[in-house]
This record gives sequence, structure tokens and C-alpha cells, in this order.
Amino acid sequence: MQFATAIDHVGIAVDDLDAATDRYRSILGAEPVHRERVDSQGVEEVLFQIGDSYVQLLGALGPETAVGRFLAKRGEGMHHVAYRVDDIAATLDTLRAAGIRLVDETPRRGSRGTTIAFVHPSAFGGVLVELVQEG
Ligand code: CMX
Ligand code: CO
Repeated sequence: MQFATAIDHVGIAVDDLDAATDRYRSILGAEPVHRERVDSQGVEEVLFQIGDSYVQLLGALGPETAVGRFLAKRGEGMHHVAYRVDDIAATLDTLRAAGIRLVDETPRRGSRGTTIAFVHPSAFGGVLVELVQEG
């Protein structure tokens, strides 16, 4: 079974979500397709669509959140790569069986009604990985 069907999105941590949205709007020449506050993840996100994938701008809801800590330590930049998978529970089982360190043992609710789970950066060359299943 292939690991994933596409790159769903690239997550980018930003200090000022409105300012970053304006910058991306002008550079990409397109309006964002979605904006949502996801309290369970401590973020507000803005999505720009590129082909069948997205750029996800992430503003932190506070300093004691994953993105807030990242911004304090590293500053703005790429935060994670999200892979689109058909069966997130099966993918988590496969990774767990391979001894790969998971952040989320079970899937959670993401934005746009998706189901998501995070995998620790140690397994992916220092890049935090998110799995996304539509619906
Ligand atoms: N990418 C790569 N490495 C990262 C990282 C990231 N995004 N965030 C933290 N790290 C590294 C730190 O640099 C640090 O490394 P060192 O120990 O070498 O210094 C280590 O992880 C621990 O750092 P920390 O500040 O203690 O990090 P946290 O307590 O925030 O834990 C992580 C890190 C990945 C487990 C946590 O950020 C997490 O649970 N992330 C998943 C949820 C999430 O990121 N939600 C926001 C996005 C929501 C969305 O996309 O929908
Ligand atoms: Co994401």
C-alpha cells in the first residue's frame, strides 16, 4: 500500500496571520479558500489552494501552544508537511509497527472536517509530519 496519495499541505508558522495572509494573497494573486480557528490545536489557519494541495498559514492562539512555542524558539518558518492518506488509522498502525514515534496515538478532528494525526519530527529528517484524511 502506498504511504500517501498527495502532499495535502505545507504548514507555515507566522507571527501575524493577517499580515502574512495579505502578503501571500498578493504574491500568489489569489484569495484564501478557507480560514478557521482550531482551538484544539491552538491555531488559527488560513489556506491558499495550489493545485490539489494547500499552503496553510498558522497563527498561534497563545504562547503555550505548539505553534507559539515554535515561533518563540525558531521564529517564522516551515512548521510541518502534511501527507494526504486514505486510511489514517491504518497508516498510524503501520508507522507504530515500524517503531516510528507518534505524537498522536489516535486520530483527531482537524479543520475542514478532516481527520488528522501528527508524527514526531525525529522520524522524518527533523520535519514534523501531519497525516490528513478527508472527511
Ligand atoms: N518541526 C520540527 N521540530 C520541532 C517542531 C516542528 N514543528 N516543533 C518542535 N520541534 C522540536 C524542537 O526544536 C525541539 O527540538 P530539540 O529538543 O532538539 O531542541 C523539540 O522538538 C521539542 O521542542 P518543544 O518546544 O519542547 O516542542 P513541543 O513541546 O511543542 O513539542 C511537538 C513538539 C512536535 C511534539 C508539538 O509541537 C506537537 O505536538 N505538535 C503537533 C500539533 C501541532 O503542531 N499543531 C499545530 C498545527 C495544527 C494543524 O496543522 O492543523
Ligand atoms: Co497542518
